[in-house]
Amino acid sequence: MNINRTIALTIAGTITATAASNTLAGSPQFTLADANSSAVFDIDNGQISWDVDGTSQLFAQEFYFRRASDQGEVLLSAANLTLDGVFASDTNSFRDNRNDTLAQLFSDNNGLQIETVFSLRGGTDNSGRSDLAEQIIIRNLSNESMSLSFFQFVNFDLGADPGDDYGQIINDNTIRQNDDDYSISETVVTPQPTLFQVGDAMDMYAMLNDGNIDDLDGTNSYQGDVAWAFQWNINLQAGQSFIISKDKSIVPTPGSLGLMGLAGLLVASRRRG
Ligand SMILES: [Ca+2]
Ligand SMILES: [Ca+2]
Ligand SMILES: [Ca+2]
Ligand SMILES: [Ca+2]
Repeated sequence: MNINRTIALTIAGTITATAASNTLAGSPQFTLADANSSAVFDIDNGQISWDVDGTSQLFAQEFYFRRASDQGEVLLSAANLTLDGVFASDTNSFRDNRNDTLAQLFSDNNGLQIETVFSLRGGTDNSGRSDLAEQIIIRNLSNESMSLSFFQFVNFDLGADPGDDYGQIINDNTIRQNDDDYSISETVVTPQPTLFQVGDAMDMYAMLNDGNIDDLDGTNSYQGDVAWAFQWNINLQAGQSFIISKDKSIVPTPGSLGLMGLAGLLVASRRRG
């Protein structure tokens, strides 16, 4: 049975991981797996991998926040906030009894609480398909109103090669990044971000880590080592919460090599001239 796969938690910031598969060298990491997919999350560095049929697709996904008192964006991590708990669980035991869902709870000393939940659903073997559903709950547990900017930064390197990717905003709540083999789209189910930006991964990472206040600039497409970010500007009354719900879906690009046999090869060679 699956009981000892469930990873247990933290008491007063002390992490006790009971699953043998966890890597405890360096900062604790948690692995989710389902069907053809796996993803690794690091409590200090966010999501650090998403593999589909053994092919790496993601370089990093990180969340940042900026409170009224902060002079720049702050990485959501156990290093910058108190990690109140981490819980990995299996939600589809009949189909695949590995852990597929990860919940993490962070807080500061002034009533800000941020909970993240990731749920991985892989596709059938060699389908090139995978889905990651994400929910972020931001709570104001203080007695005063709170203003906050919350950022999601995502750096996919589709097919493990960053240089041939193209990213664009499709509409106010959907972005797509693709290369010749894969396409990732992310839909923000609710609520629509205040601001967005698509751009060079290193430049955007630097912007979020330079210790200065930055807002996303609205650039809506980029070719190369693509990354993208969303920004939500939030005002929370005492006791209020804000829930961000979104979904990332990876599919093979139509006509991609290695996924469609001879018909795919012919289409691909025609496309490439
Ligand atoms: Ca499972
Ligand atoms: Ca690529
Ligand atoms: Ca900055
Ligand atoms: Ca990239």
